[in-house]
Amino acid sequence: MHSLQDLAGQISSRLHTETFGRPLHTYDRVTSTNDIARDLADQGAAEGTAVLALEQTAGRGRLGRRWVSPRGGLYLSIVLRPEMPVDQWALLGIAVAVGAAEAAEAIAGPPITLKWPNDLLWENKKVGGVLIEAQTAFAVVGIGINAAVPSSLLHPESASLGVELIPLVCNVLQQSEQFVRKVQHHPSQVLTAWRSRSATLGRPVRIAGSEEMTGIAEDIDPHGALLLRTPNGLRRVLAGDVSLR
Ligand code: BT5
Repeated sequence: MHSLQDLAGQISSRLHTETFGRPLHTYDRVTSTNDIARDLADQGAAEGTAVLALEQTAGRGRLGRRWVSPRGGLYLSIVLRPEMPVDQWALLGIAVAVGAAEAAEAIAGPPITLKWPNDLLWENKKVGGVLIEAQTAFAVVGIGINAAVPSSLLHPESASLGVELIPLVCNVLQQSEQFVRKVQHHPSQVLTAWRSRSATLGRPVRIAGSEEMTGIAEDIDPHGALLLRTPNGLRRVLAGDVSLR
């Protein structure tokens, strides 16, 4: 178990990023690291400011869902101040998911795949997720990864990687920074990296959302939307939940 000071010191000494994790605010227990990062951003925190907690009491996923956040998991949020139109911000979530997957795979070993939009899967079980929450002037991207969470605390369809927190945090910050940088000038590289890890593309899927749809997941578009081949033609899905069939 790390003391917080020790944790922050060890991460800072190993970090090779330009802005991500600089500064890094560490906490023992918070409601949600996204809440703390949003408050910091409201007070003017710069791009890359990050918040890490050992535990969350009200960790959240998309659409008001809960993110199970006991000790042993990675709970990290980063302030982004994107210089591009807001309709392109969803691609930032995709970029961070790709970065998190690269980072987790480099440390854990086994292949990590991605389920649209932002789920990290290991052997078809969910090991992590990314939540992007946009405000007018900034966005907060939250990353949750089951680094070393006892399986008894997780849903049966979730898994934990069994890896150490500090190298994972450093790698996630580094890889996320790399992919977020590409969003503005080389978005096709982000899409290519996402496609090559995709557990969704080419498969029959069902989308649950405001309208339920089934079809073949054909591609993602430059804004991060899923393109679904349905009996009625190609549909563009901006939000929703994908079940692989
Ligand atoms: C996500 O939402 O996958 C995004 C999760 C983002 C969590 C991070 S932690 C740091 C930051 N602070 C926060 O408060 N949030 C972010 P979604 O696609 O809606 O998935 C939520 C669903 O995943 C739940 O309904 C459960 O089925 C499942 N789930 C919940 N906790 C899990 C866990 N620890 N591991 C794997 N699956 C989980």
